[in-house]
Amino acid sequence: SRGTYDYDLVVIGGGSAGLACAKEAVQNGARVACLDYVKPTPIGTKWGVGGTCVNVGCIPKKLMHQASLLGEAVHEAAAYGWNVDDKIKPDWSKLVSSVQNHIKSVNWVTRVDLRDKKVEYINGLGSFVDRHTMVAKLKSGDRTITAQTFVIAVGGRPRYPDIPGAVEYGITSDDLFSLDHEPGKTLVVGAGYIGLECAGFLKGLGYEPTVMVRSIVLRGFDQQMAELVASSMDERGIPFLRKTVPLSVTKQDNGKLLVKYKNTETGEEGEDTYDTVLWAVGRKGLVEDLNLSNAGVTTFKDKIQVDTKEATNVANIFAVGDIIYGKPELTPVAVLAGRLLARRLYGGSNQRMDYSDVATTVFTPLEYACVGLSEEDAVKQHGADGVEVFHGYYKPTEFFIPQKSVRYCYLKAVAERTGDQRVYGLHYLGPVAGEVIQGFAAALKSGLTINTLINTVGIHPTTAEEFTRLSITKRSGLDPTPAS
Ligand code: NA7
Repeated sequence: SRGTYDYDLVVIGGGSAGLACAKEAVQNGARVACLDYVKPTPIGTKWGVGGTCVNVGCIPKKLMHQASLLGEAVHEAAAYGWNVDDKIKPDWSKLVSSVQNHIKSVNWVTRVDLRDKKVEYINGLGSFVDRHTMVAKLKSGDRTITAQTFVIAVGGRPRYPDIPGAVEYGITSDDLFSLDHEPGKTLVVGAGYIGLECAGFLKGLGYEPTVMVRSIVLRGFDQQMAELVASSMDERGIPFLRKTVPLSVTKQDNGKLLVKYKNTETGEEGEDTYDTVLWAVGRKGLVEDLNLSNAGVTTFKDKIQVDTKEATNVANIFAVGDIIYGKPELTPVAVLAGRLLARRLYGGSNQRMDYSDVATTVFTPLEYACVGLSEEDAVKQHGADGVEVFHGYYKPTEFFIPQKSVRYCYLKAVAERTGDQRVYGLHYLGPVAGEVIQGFAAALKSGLTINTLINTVGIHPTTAEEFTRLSITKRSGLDPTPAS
C-alpha cells in the first residue's frame, strides 16, 4: 500500500500525544505529517505548536505557581535572617512576558525538532473527507492529504457555561497566562484542579480570587484530601462560595464585571463585582471540526472511544491524548500512549498503554499529589473491611522558623487490610508534592506493601520520609497529629 497515499501516517494535533506519536513513527520508518492548528479564543488569544501543556497548561501553570511560591519564600526568608523589603509586589506584565518568552522558546525548539526528525509540520485545520482523505485549511488555501493511517490527537479546550455574558466577558485558562493586564479581583468558577490551581497562584501573586463551587471540590480525587486542599486555601484567604452557580455576567460603566449567582440549596441569589471572571468549568474534546462522520468515526460526549490499542471504530483511524474518552487527561499519559501506539503501528511492538496507577499533582499553594486509588474507590472495590488506611499529620522542618501553618500537612496510605497489605493508593498534601510522589509511583506499580514501606529507611529531614513513618490506622481511632 506504500505509495498509494501521500503519507503512511497523518497525526492530527501537535500537542503532547500527537508530537510523541509522530516522532516515534518517523523513527520507526514511517512517512509522517503532523497537522496543528489553534483556533483563537473569543478574546483572540492564540499560540504556537505544542498543544495545551506547553502553551496554556502545565508549563505556564507551573511557572506562575512557582512565581507565587517565590513571593511566599521571600516572606519566609525574613524569618531566616535575610534582610528583605517586606513590601514586595509582583509585576504581572513582567511575569507574563517571562512566561511567554519561555513558551516561545519551547515552540521554536519543537519546530526545529520536527524538522530534524523529518516530521512534516502542517499548520492547518484538518477535516475528514473519507477514511483515508483529509482536507487541511491552510493560510494558502485548502490542501488535500491522503494517508494509510490517521491518529487523532486534537485534545480539548475549556468550556464556557451557558449563561448571558459568559463568552463576552469571561476568560479561561487559555487566556490567563498571556493576559495583557493584571487580573485583579477574580472570580474563579469551577473547583476542578484547574480552578484551584489558578486561584492558588493568583492569591500568591496578591490578587483576590474567590472560588465558586457548584457541588464538590476536586471531583474524581480522594475527597478527604480534596477538602483538606480547600481548607488550606481557605486558611490562606481564598474564599469558597459553596453550592453556588453563576447566573449572568454584565459589564458595568466602570468596567467591572457584575456577576449574579445563586445558591443551589437555598435558592438565595447574590451578586458581586470582579475585575476578571475565569471559567474553569471543565474541558471539551475538539471533535467538531474534524467531520468525523465522513470517515465513519463515532464520537461519545465530545470524545472518541478507543479500544486497548487506541483504535477507533474505523480500522485505520486511532486516537490518543485528551480526546479519548474515560482516560486520565495528563500530558505524560498522552506522550507514552502516543509513543507506544507508533511502536505498535511501525515498530512491530505489542506493548499496550497501561492507564492504571498514574500519579498526578494538583499545584495548589500547598500541593497535593497522589498515586493509585482514592480511599473511597478502595472501599468501593475491596469493601470497608478489606481496606486499612494509615495516616498522619506532619510538620516540615523548614516550616518552624517562619511559623508556617502545618495544619494541613497530611498524608495517608490506603492499603489491603490483611495478607501482604499491598498499597492501593498514596496521598500527600505538602511541599513539592509531585517530587515526593513520583518515586513512590514506581514502587506502587512494583507491588509496594505496607511492610516494605515502613521498613524503608527514610531520608532525614525530608517530608517524603513521613511515608516510612506511617503507623497509625484510621481504624484505631488514635490521634494522627505528631507530638512535636
Ligand atoms: P473539571 O475537573 O471537570 O472541573 C470542572 C469544575 O467546574 C467542577 O468543579 C464542576 O463542578 C464545575 N462546573 C462545571 N460546570 C459548571 C457550571 N455551569 N457552573 C459552575 N460550576 C461548574 O475540569 P477542569 O476545568 O479543572 O479541567 C481539568 C480537566 O483536565 C478535566 O477535564 C480533567 O479530566 C483533565 P461539578 O463537580 O461538575 O459540580
